[in-house]
Formats: sequence, C-alpha cells, structure tokens
Amino acid sequence: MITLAAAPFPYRFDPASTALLVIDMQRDFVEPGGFGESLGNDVSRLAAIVPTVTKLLDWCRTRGMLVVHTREAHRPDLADCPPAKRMRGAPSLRIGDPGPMGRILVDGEPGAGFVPGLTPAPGELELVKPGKGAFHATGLDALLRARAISHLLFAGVTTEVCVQTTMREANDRGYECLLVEDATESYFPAFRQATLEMIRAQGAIVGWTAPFDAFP
Ligand code: C5J
Repeated sequence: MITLAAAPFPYRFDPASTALLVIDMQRDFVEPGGFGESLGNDVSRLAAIVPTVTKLLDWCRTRGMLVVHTREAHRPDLADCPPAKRMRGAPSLRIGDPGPMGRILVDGEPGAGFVPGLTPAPGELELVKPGKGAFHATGLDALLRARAISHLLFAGVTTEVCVQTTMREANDRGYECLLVEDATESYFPAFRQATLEMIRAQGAIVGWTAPFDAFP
C-alpha cells in the first residue's frame, strides 16, 4: 500500500488494483496543425508535460501497474461523430477535414496518433474514444472491473475537457481517482487551475490531486 501526500488529504492505493489513465496525448492536441490549433488555441504549452508524463509512466511500469492510453478519434466515415460535435463553432478545420497531419481527429491518421515518446508499451491498453469522457461508448469500465481495478491515476490533456470529464465519469462509477497535477495541461492556465481546485474541493468531491514529486 502506498500513501501519497495529496490534496485535500492523503491518497492511499495499492499498485495491484490501480491503473494509470493517460488521456489523449495525441499530436492533434499537442502539435501545430491539429484539432487544438484549428479551434484557435496556442498548443505550445501542452508539450511541456511530456517529460512528467514519461516519468509517471516509468513509475507505474516499474510497479507492474495497468496502463491505459486513450485517444479521441473517430471512424473514417465519421459515423461515431455527432453532427453537433463536428458542426459547432467556426474552427479553421473541422473533424474529418484534411489537415497537415491528415484528417482531423480521424483514427489511423498521423494527427490522431500519440505524440513521440508516449506510445503504449507491450501489454498496455489503447482505447479509442469518440467522446470527451473515456467511459462513453467504450468498454473501459468492463476492462477495469475485469482486472479488479478500484483506483485510477490520471494524466493527459486537456485538464478541463477530456481529463476532467473522464475523472467525473470514473468517480460516479465508484473509482478512487487522483489527478497528477504536473502531468496534465490545458490551453487555458486558469481552466487547469480551476479544475484542480474543483476536483479536490468539498472533501475530494471528485477526487485527489498531487504533484509527481509526491510519488515515492
Ligand atoms: C478536447 C480533449 N479538448 N482531449 N479534447 O477537445 O480534451
């Protein structure tokens, strides 16, 4: 059993029943020319967390923990992309449009792949999801329960969209969740900070947060 100095109070977990979820560390969100930039965002700040996510992955791999890597991506025929998602707003490129890294957020295209250095190792799970939450329209809950997972560590992007949505979904399903503060990032620093605070408020109403330095 490991006890981390976390907020709002210590977080205890057994690596054997804990999984690391690495959310959407994809070129489409982190690199210029992808989905994130098409929405008008400055994507440069997201790449800064890659070294910390790598250290967290190494920590979990050393302890033989289950690791799940998600990617937000759609079928090439976009049958799993609701029109409301594709048509909302006025992005420079919509989901499915051809861009510099292939079709935006389409599975199999270069942009929908993992950023260099953060690809799954043999035995780790890769989950393609059509929504912001990783439990929506995927078999994630069954995958975790089949492996007797009760605790989840979170990393990835973006903090207030896919990370927070997935953490809330997990919390409602009874998982004990911790977000690693410096292994997550947003295009909006204030949104990242607000998400960290709302997760751990009210006695860990969604879960815990801790920096990677808290890991022994
Ligand atoms: C977004 C994500 N921001 N992975 N996706 O659209 O957070």
